[in-house]
Amino acid sequence: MTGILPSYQRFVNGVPVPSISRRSFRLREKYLIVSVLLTFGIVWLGALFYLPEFRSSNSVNDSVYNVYKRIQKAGPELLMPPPLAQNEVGDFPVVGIVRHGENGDDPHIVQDRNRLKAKIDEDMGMKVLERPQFDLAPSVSSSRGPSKAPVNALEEPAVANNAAGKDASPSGLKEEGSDKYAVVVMGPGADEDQKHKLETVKQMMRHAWNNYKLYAWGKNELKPISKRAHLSSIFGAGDLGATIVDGLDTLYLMGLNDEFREGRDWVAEHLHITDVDTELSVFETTIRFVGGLLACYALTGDTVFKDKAAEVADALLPAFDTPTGLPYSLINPATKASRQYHWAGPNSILSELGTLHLEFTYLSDVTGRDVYRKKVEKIREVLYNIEKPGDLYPNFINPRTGQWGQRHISLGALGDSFYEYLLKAWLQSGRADEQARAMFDAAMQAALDKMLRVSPGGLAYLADLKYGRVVEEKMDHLSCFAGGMFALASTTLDNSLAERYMDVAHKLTNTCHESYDKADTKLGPEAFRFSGAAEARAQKSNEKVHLLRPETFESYFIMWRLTKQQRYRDWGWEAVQALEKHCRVDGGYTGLVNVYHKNPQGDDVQQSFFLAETLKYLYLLFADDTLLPLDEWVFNTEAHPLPIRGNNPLYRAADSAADNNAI
Ligand code: DMJ
Repeated sequence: MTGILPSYQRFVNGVPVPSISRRSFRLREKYLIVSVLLTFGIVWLGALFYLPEFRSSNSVNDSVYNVYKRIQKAGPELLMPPPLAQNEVGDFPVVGIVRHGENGDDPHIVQDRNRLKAKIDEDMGMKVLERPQFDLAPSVSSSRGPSKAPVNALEEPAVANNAAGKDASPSGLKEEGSDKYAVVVMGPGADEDQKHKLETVKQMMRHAWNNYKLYAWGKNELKPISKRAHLSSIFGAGDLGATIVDGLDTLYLMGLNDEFREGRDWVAEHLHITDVDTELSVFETTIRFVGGLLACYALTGDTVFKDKAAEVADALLPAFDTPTGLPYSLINPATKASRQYHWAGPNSILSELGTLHLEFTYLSDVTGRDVYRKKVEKIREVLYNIEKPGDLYPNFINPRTGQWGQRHISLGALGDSFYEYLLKAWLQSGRADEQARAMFDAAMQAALDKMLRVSPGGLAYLADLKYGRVVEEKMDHLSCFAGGMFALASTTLDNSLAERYMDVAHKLTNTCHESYDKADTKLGPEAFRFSGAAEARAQKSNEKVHLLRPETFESYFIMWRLTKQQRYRDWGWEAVQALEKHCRVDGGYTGLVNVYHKNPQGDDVQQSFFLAETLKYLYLLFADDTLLPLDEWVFNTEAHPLPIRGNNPLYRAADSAADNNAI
């Protein structure tokens, strides 16, 4: 029989190796052995589920997580390297570490632990995402109770800041003893085409919100392709609900009342910033959270928003404890430790520390607490008194010494909204803050002289300066807000500079539209260049992405309001169609990896600013001028509308003197 079944002789270097058994098994014997092994395996696996570790958890991943937690409890040093001494930190900016956590933990350990935890949470998050439970019944959590809200803004008369519409506030919450209410509805002047466009943008907002609600509720952002939370957003993996807070006022303005109410209730019950044990950007937290909450407070009078705005701002205050009063970039609300970004060395960023003024000033006015105003007045004082190279402001400044870092100047990334806030601080103050306006005009004249370029094809753009020279013929998408900014500066100025500002506003907005028009998707790239034949086109792959950014649409909106040129509305509608075609997916809206592909791949991130800004500006572009008139409201850099002092009955100042200033 031995010769009938195949034998498997092994060879090493051509030499036969003796088998453990010289005899092969028969087929029946093989089946028997396999069956015995299988039975043993099944019994062994079954027994595992009776172990306590498995009984107490729902999944293998939970078990791994539990084991991790036990190891972590056993001592952080098991998982983390020991903290570096302060003189060993390499490129970690020593000057940025101002304080250890209250519990005495070294911030390095806290940060590393958080990062590791975030990574584990992220891995876990990939698997477990449960559909949240909602009670869509009207909120009863407020002591003042809900009131009737407009069901469909399209069926209602124009926005009115008057007592007649007081019961129509979506939150249903009135400021006690006040007759100041917002009614958010669309203008009666809208024609069918306008209504269709408004309704389209409103549906986009609903799609973005509903999917966030379904897949990432309470987390910061949504990954619309993977249909799960985006745990590595700028606010991290925690439960800060950035999309909720950022999107709330847009919901309100669109009359999406049920959605607004559920977001408002989440804020009231779940937004607890002091629990957040991760590093937050002082700037991003201010413009998205403090700004978003204050806009909701102004619009509704619901004191939950004011109180939460103050709670968030209070958590940021320790970052301002520096020799100059210029804040550090990052703060951990739980440990109160502040530091700088690794890539910025010891420096803070101009656009970040210069973009707190509107929110902090208004917060002081509505709370009656001067502490916030004092922080931004100190920043202003430093920047007013400092020597400025050519009347412009470099992007990096050291908060310990008050000295500039690299002499890199930009109206795009790292510089942009500092300039925007000089103009807007003046507007918001009812034009009382003349220092801000003077600083703005001086800087803009220098920028127009040194940074404004015209391409061979006649396109105007704003290039960055390095040590006084333009080194790259390139403009960031981020700079595309400048069209709107110059237009706003023009119509609020009564001298010859006004004409120049408006001319530049038209030209810059046109260039930004060109960058959209030249892309196959009709959506603009992150940065575009003007060298060679291809003008207003990205060249490097990291410039070809589209991140759902708002700046170009912000300029379309402001230009439309101030000039009434139809092309701005037309360009906005082109953008709506392009977003619907390329960015809309089942699970929300995604950014794009390459705008020059006909069928581009998504980046799988629905940015919170898409709800806060992009959709809001597109909606306002088609709405009547009576919805947030520009002489009553000023938009913070995240598109959250804040009332203008002395011109807006919704200013809601705490002290009676300031209140009396409001008409
Ligand atoms: C937003 O957070 C703000 O507009 C900020 O000023 C710049 N970046 C994003 C949007 O692009």
